Amino acid sequence: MTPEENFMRKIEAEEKIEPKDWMPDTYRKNLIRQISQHAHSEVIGMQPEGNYITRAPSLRRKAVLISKVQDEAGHGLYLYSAAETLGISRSEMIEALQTGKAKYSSIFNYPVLTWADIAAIGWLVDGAAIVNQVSLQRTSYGPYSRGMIRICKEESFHQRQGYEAMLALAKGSPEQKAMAQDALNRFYWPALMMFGPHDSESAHSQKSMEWKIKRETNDDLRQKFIDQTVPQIEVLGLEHPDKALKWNEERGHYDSSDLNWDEFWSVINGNGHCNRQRLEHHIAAHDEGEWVRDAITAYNEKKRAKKAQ
Ligand code: FAQ
Repeated sequence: MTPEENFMRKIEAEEKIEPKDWMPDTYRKNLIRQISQHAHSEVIGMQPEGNYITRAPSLRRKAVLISKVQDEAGHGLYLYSAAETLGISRSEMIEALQTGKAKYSSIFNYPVLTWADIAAIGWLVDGAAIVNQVSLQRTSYGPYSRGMIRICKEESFHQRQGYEAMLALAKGSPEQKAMAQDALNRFYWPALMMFGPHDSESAHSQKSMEWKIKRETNDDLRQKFIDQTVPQIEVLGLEHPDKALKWNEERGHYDSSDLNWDEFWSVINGNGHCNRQRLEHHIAAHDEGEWVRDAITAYNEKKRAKKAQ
């Protein structure tokens, strides 16, 4: 059996591919692309929420938000480590992010205007992320799959705290309810865009599905999220932002409006409201942290020299 045949045999048998196993170069590259972009999303995703830590409306909300932001940093680190097992260094990945070669999720380029947006992010953004990540728990690459299992556990808590914060607003004063509705109206559509372009426009889907890097398509996962969000909006007592939404008995799913794909492509190509701000902030924070990295390197060198004596 050739290495290629053995690789495909494992994929078909649902065996995980591990770092030292032979894999096609294009499988490796595609995984590095997806996992590193996933890691970048987790880290850039800390910014909109991090900005609200000092503005959380109570001590309880503040404590929860601090933990959540810290969790996102942890998710970024698991994912960078998973990508490193494929033979790319952390600094190469960071450089690709900072020079705009690597993308991160479009959702984090939308401005956060009120506390209700933070609730909506927990509910809708983490909710969409989980739908995608639950599916990725079965991805064919071992380190990515194991990372997803752990991340999903934490992400479900994030989603629930967001929904609970949203519920408090939706059942609060008329002003609070209006804030909740406004946040839902603005974050609903970008949350649907997190699943990527339509399958027919998705450059990587065919190969990624064949290699079981992705287990469900962009449109199928988006549909799952659309369907599960309808009863959640009803419980909140808010209006659904999609006026064309309609249950389709035959399909067993909701039919919905198409997304604004010009907006999607524009945002992922760097022209969203916050793209520049997010990257500038990342670069500044990375530069400020240089002395910490230098100190660790110097300390490790000292330790190595001592051992060699
Ligand atoms: N934003 O051929 P496809 C989170 C790009 S986690 C930006 O369909 P693919 C947790 C795509 O990269 C959120 N770019 O690509 C959290 C490709 O560009 P490239 C992140 C997008 O990979 C919550 C091109 O378009 N989750 O948020 C987007 O097969 C709260 C063509 O697209 C993941 O990354 C987009 N929405 O499918 C953190 C999950 N959609 O690389 C903090 C893992 C597409 O050729 C606070 N990733 N593009 O330059 C995936 O499942 C997949 O990569 C997809 C895209 C589904 C995102």
